[in-house]
Amino acid sequence: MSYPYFGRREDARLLTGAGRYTADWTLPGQLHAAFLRSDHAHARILSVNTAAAREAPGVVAVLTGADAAAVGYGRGKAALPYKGRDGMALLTPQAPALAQDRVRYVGDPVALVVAETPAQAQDAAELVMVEYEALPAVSDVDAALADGAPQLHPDVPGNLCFDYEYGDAAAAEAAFADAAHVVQLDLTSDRVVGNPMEPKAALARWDGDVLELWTATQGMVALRDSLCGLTGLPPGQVRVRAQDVGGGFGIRGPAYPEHAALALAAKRTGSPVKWIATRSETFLSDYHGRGLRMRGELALDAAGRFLAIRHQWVCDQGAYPVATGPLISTLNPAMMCTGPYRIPAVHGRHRLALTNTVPITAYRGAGRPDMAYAVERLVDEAARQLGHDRLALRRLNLLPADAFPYTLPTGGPMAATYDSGDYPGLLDMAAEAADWAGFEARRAETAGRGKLRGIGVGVFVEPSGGVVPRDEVAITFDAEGGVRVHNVTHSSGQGHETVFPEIVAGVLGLDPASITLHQGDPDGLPLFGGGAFASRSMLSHGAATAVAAREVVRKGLDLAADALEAAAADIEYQAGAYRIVGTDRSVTLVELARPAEGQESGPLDTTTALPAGRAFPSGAHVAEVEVDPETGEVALQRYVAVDDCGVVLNHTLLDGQIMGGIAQGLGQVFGEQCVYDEGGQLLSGSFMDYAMPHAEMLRGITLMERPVPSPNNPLGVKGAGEAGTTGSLPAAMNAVLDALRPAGVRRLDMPASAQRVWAALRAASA
Ligand code: SMO
Repeated sequence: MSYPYFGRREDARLLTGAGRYTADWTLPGQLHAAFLRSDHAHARILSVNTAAAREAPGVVAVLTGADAAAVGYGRGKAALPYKGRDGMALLTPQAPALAQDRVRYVGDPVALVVAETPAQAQDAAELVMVEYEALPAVSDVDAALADGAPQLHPDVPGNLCFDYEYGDAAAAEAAFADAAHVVQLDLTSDRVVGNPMEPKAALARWDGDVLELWTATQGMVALRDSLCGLTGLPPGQVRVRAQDVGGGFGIRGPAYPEHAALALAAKRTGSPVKWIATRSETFLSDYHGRGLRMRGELALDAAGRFLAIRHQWVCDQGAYPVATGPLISTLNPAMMCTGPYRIPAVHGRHRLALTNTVPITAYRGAGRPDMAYAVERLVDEAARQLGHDRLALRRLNLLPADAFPYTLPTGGPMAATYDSGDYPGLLDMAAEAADWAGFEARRAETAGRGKLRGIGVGVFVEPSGGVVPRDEVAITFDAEGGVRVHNVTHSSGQGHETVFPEIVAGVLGLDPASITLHQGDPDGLPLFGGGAFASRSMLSHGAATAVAAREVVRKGLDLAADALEAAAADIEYQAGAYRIVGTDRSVTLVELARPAEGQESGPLDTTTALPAGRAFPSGAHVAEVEVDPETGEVALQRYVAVDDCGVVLNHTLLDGQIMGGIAQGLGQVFGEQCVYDEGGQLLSGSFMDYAMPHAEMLRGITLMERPVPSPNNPLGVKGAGEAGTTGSLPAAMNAVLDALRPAGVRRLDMPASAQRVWAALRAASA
């Protein structure tokens, strides 16, 4: 049996409409839910009158904050395994899963209506009468931290929920004092909406005292444990079910208050309850990403060597610190705070502020694109101010290929150690492939047409992996000769069905077609592990899978020796069979592994756990853009991404990951921006006001690999899920600024939309 196509194994199913997403699950007797959401950014709830809604046609139940509070279903607690400045612990204010006394952002769920049809639930939700007393709201992070700002939570003084510090302030100060040159930049990485194709959706039912939840997930154990945090249920009483997931990007990792409310509704009604968010609800209730104000400073000596770097960030957390929001605002960027450079001194301080907006969590890159952006904008700015060639300044400061393992000067037990890489090699390859040397000629040609042209580079290294202590996988054999690989990381489009069987096939010497992936099966083996985030599936679950497969071969040798009546030392394993060396006497693995008649499991079934891996993917991305000064429109002309994601398991899947990451990065660079007005109303609440990247934006992209294996895991992989996003923010914005600088533009924040670029050009020429 072999594949009739060269793409991904899941594509035939997904492209012919045979995928099964949350909305596709239907249970007998299921009811439908609709949420009433706050239209105030900040208000006291004086009363909630559900009488009219309860009388509406088809309505079965109406739940409010009082119901959620009565059973203790809440928002869940974000947690951090470390303290902040002066020993500060993360402050995690709590509230019921449905708002009770106060609403704190537009979109905050206030009531849940359950009815026989979705339309009836929606109609009745509009009959729930909420009396609000509006409170002053704050939607801007700097305003939230200012004296006299409206206070969101009584137990979070000054709206500062965490104050994080890393590095050595005194050492950095001394280096800055001695420096020949200092550059400083104030930058933003504005709030964006994850917008997976599949909106948030769930179907909840109770099987006795066990909650079953069908929903989009990046890993069922991760989501289950998160939901336990919201509901207080023990893990044994929650089963998360999913097959296909239409995009994750970080925001499908955690459980949401809606999940808890639906669980309560299913309990109250005794029926399965289903809910599918509208796209508007995606904007108003999926946790958002980014939301950063960043001040960066770089100190250089007279020759251009980097002496020290400082970062001061203010990180918006929205109305509640949730899920991995606090982690990705602190440790993730700190683990790459010197970029790919040798910088002896570093100091950073990140203040996490609460605002009357949707909470923030991990979104593709999760703090990494922002730090790469901060470092690489600083390096370009230094080159411009000091008159250095941008590539030469980088080559002078990049860590050399023999620098590894390299521990960052951040100090403490959390200091990152870069595993391996060749950053100068990445830069050289990208510059060559992008014909950096020929750029000035292209710029001149463009100028002849009245346009502006710019080229930019982003060299980056980022942390991947980690998150949970260990990841467990299993390989089992069925009576028909099929091989199954089991794990709890969940594909949201990455191609796990293709690559996990390939890993097993590679070790066992079998046709991948005989191997199938069973991901996140709550009825199957009780496996532990993290999900598909932090670019971690291959370096954690993938590596564990390879180890498990090797273990299968090793265990099979004893069975083969018995079956062949030979010494194990005389037997070799090749292409799925054990053979006595030099003879034609052999037995296949599948024969040995088959469960005996009447047995559930086979003698070679194997479960293996590995400590969660950590690695440091790196890359050099070059972007070239053309700007029309008449309209401000920016068009990507070429884009070269050279990536070191470690050993490449499947080139098609790697390309898909990098390309998708670049698309999301360029989306933020050129258009995506989540805008709140001062009072906390979301102005960009639909695709009419929120510019998603489109195919036209992605022309001329070249993807190249330059792998250096990671010594940190048995496969040598580093992770690829976020590299495209991390590289594209600095590369593309440096290109835009390179195009605009000759016209006098010094400062420009993402998104480099036509309107902003046009305004910046106007302001510069005024
Ligand atoms: S943004 Mo990711 O799922 O670490």
